[in-house]
Amino acid sequence: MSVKIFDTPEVQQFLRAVANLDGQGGDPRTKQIVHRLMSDLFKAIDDLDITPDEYWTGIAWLNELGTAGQAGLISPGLGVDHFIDLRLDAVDEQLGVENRTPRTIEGPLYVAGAPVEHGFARLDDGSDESGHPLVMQGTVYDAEGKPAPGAQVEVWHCDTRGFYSHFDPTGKQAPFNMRRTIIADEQGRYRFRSIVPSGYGVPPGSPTEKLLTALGRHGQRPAHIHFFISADGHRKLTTQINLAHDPLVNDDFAHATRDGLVCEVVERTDEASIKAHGMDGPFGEINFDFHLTALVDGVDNQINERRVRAAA
Ligand code: MBD
Ligand code: FE
Repeated sequence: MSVKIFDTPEVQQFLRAVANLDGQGGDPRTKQIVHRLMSDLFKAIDDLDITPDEYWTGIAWLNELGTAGQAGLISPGLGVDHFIDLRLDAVDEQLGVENRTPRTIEGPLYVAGAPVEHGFARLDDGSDESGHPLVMQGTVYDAEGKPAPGAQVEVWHCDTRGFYSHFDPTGKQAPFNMRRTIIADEQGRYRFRSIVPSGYGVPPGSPTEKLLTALGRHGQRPAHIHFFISADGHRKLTTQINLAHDPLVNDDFAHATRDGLVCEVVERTDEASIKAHGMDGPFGEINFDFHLTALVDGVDNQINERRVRAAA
C-alpha cells in the first residue's frame, strides 16, 4: 500500500514549523538548509514508502557512525567530497581559472601541526620495516608559471599497513610519522624521503564498511599521498597523487583519483641515483610539480576553515 501525504498543506506547514521558518530567532541559513534537507527526507519517505523499520535502522546506523567518528569517512564514500570538488571546478570554469594541478579531496585524516622542514624532509621514522624507500620531488609554481620559493608543501600518507599516524588502531606509530610541512627552497623545489605507502581500507566491521557492503561496494583506496600546497598571494591547493601501480588506482571508494594526479613510481637501482639522494639502496622515485592559482579578487574564494574530520 502506498500513501502520498508530502504535498498536503498540513505536511508543508509542518516542515516550515520544524525549521522555524516563520518564527523569530535562530540562524536564517541554518533554517533554510534544515528546511530543505528535512523536506527532501520527508519526500523520500513518502515516495519510496520507507517503513518505520527501515527508518529506525537508519537512525541506529547514524548513532553507530557518530560513536565511531566516521561521518567524515562515509562522506567521501558516498561521493559528497568529490561532488564538492566538481562544484569548485565549475566555479573556477565560470571565473576562467585554470587548475593545472587538479584539486582532489582532503579526506578525514589530516592532522595540523606537523614538523616544518626546509627544502627536504624525511617523513618516515624507519620503523616500518616492510616499507620500500621512496623519494618524491618537484617544483611548486606560482600563478605566473614561475617557481615559488617559500611555498608550503604539507604532505601526509599512511604506512604499509594502510594506517595513518594519530589514527593507527595498533598505536604503533609516533605522532606525526609520515606527516611534514616542507618549505620550498630558493628554486621553489621540495623533496622528501619516505616509504611507498600501501592502499587504505575502512575499518573492518565499521558502520562505514557495513553501508558500503550493503551497496555491494568495497571500502578500499589505492595507494596515495595527500598534499596541501600554499604560498603568499595564492589559493591553497588541496590534492593527492595516486600511485599508478596500485590495481585499485581507478577503483577508489573515496572517488579521489583524477586525470593528472596518477604518478608512476620509477625504480632507481643505479649507484649514481642512490648516492645522489643519500639512500642506502634501491628506491622508488616520483617526480611531480604543483601549480598554484592566484587569489580571486584578493581572496581565497575556496578557503575551507579546517574542521576536525577525524575517522577511526
Ligand atoms: C583516507 O586515507 C582517505 O584519504 C580518504 C579520502 C578517506 C579515507 C581514508
Ligand atoms: Fe588518505
